Amino acid sequence: MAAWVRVLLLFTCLLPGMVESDLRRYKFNVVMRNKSRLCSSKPVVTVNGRFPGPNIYAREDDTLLIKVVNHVNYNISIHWHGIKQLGTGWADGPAYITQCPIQPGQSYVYNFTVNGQRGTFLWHAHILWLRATVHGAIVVLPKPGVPYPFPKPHQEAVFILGEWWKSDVEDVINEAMDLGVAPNVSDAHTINGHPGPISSCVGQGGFDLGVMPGKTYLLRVINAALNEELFFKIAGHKLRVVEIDAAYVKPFDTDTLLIAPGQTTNALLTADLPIGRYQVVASPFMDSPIDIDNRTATATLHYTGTLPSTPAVLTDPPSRNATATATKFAHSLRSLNSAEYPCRVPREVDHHLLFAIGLGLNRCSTCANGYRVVADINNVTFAMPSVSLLNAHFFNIPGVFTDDFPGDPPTPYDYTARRVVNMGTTTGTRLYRVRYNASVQVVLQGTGMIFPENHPIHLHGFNFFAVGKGLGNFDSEKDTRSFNLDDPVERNTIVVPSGGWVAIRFIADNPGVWFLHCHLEVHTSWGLKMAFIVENGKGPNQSLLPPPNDLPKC
Ligand SMILES: *[C@@H]1O[C@H](CO)[C@@H](O)[C@H](O)[C@H]1NC(C)=O
Ligand SMILES: *[C@@H]1O[C@H](CO)[C@@H](O)[C@H](O)[C@H]1NC(C)=O
Ligand SMILES: *[C@@H]1O[C@H](CO)[C@@H](O)[C@H](O)[C@H]1NC(C)=O
Ligand SMILES: *[C@@H]1O[C@H](CO)[C@@H](O)[C@H](O)[C@H]1NC(C)=O
Ligand SMILES: *[C@@H]1O[C@H](CO)[C@@H](O)[C@H](O)[C@H]1NC(C)=O
Ligand SMILES: *[C@@H]1O[C@H](CO)[C@@H](O)[C@H](O)[C@H]1NC(C)=O
Ligand SMILES: *[C@@H]1O[C@H](CO)[C@@H](O)[C@H](O)[C@H]1NC(C)=O
Ligand SMILES: *[C@@H]1O[C@H](CO)[C@@H](O)[C@H](O)[C@H]1NC(C)=O
Ligand SMILES: *[C@@H]1O[C@H](CO)[C@@H](O)[C@H](O)[C@H]1NC(C)=O
Ligand SMILES: [Cu+2]
Repeated sequence: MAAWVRVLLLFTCLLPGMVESDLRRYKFNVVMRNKSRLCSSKPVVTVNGRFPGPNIYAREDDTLLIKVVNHVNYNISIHWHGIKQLGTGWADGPAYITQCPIQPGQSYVYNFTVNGQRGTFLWHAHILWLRATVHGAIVVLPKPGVPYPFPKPHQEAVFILGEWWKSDVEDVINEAMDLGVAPNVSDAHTINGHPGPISSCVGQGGFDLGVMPGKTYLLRVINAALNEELFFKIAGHKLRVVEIDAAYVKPFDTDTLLIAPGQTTNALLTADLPIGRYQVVASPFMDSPIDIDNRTATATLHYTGTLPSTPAVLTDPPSRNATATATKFAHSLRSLNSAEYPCRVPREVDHHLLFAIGLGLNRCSTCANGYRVVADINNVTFAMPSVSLLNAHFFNIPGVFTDDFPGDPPTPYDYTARRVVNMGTTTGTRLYRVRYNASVQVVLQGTGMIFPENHPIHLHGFNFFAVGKGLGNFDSEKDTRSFNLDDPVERNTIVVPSGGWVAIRFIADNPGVWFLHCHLEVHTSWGLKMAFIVENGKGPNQSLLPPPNDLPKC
């Protein structure tokens, strides 16, 4: 019998180590650890020796001081995904965008305040492919005395979904980049670090959550996988979605969640079925003809009073190409838009941008096929600089970037038609500049280069409203008329559907340099990324603060 992993439940009123203070300190020691998950014990990079890493707990408006000490032979940087970092761009984390990496033997204190945000976030490494094992949850509770806008759950639990490679992930991506081809897919998916019992690895347990009959639990589900959108299901149970990406939504019931890498989903689960054991599954969604890791990770939910010998009630995960299930979930999301949590969608737009996002192929004599697979936005494959863009912006260092990122594709074409000729791209470190408080609309238009594919696009520094989406090519006349400006979902990572588009709007009220990129790590490696420069405003608190003294140097 598998060695079931016991779990600590969180009590909303009494979080472990959580005292009522508005300053919270954490120490992250980045260390190598042998973590056998599939009966192969390659050392992996971890925080504090744990996989997933430690969870961070805070309350809205708290200040966090997280000291990261690098004890490994890789450069490291950590991103606090979804935290806006108002005025503190130096603490955002993406390497060579807002900071130089923390080099071996060095440390850096991330110092930021969670202004006006509460909900489930994640932290993860933002350099190389290290986020495969360097990630964890950030749980930000409402301010003391402020209730959730839904019935108070009995307890809360974090579910972190991930991917596991038997090989060293850096070997996997380096090999792919050398050959110019797609990297090897993972060998398993994981739920809180465990794939569940697998036949090839005796003694491998799975994550198990105990619940009390009749009680309601708040599940904070995070997709920390590198490259795969994941369905999440619990046998027989309905999940009531109440929040995504740390923004409250109009509650709705579903039996399946769909979460892209970088996204979080909070759902209420009521233990209202007969006492027993129920299977929990996480399985990939991919509706393009692409090689993926199609293995299902499993965990269990057991009701108090279940006999040890009781077999789990099983459930079938959706098929990898269950587009209808995925679309239904995306269509169900609406901002809560209540008096306490109003939805303030920008009505006017200063910058109308159309970003064609997808893959490309560039000639490469040393590559396996004579071509290198790349990715681009508006035909720009982003070249990472060797010093941080925020530094270059703040100190006016010339020659690091240009601010001429194209606001439209250089030559319009039938974006979503499958395109198999003339797929070359240009390369550059080009940024798009906006003034403080500008209203920006970006239509993210998927392309059919090679073939259409989903892209979960993440914007740093802001939440945005997803005011419209559709299949095919965006039609500015017709599609703008059907935008939802009343209660569109607010989030920080949005999936552009395969062969379609999504329109997002945000107010550029956070000065700094803010990364926008695909959260499929393979696409980011290939260049599907760019950054916005947001200039300082004239008023108080409308300027980027100077860098902290311990900011790493390149
Ligand atoms: C991991 O395990 C291998 C073999 O068991 C051992 O040689 C190595 O020192 C271990 N590494 C770490 C970081 O614990
Ligand atoms: C954190 O940043 C604030 C300014 O935003 C500063 O006053 C404070 O001293 C910093 N704390 C540490 C430990 O660096
Ligand atoms: C990738 O997969 C191929 C084929 O299975 C294998 O030969 C190669 O060693 C793998 N690469 C890494 C880095 O694991
Ligand atoms: C999963 O992928 C493997 C390898 O590509 C394939 O052989 C297998 O049939 C797939 N399984 C399912 C259920 O799609
Ligand atoms: C999904 O894939 C299966 C084969 O794995 C195929 O039989 C089925 O038609 C596909 N469904 C859709 C909607 O494409
Ligand atoms: C992208 O740029 C390359 C190189 O200049 C060019 O060959 C290609 O036609 C461009 N593609 C598109 C879609 O604009
Ligand atoms: C931002 O712009 C809006 C709309 O133009 C304006 O109402 C608001 O006062 C501006 N805010 C700041 C801080 O400049
Ligand atoms: C500026 O920020 C400080 C500290 O965060 C705050 O106390 C002050 O009220 C802010 N001022 C304005 C005008 O928002
Ligand atoms: C770590 O980062 C520094 C600064 O960018 C760079 O010079 C160095 O080559 C990097 N080290 C590794 C091992 O990548
Ligand atoms: Cu992508």
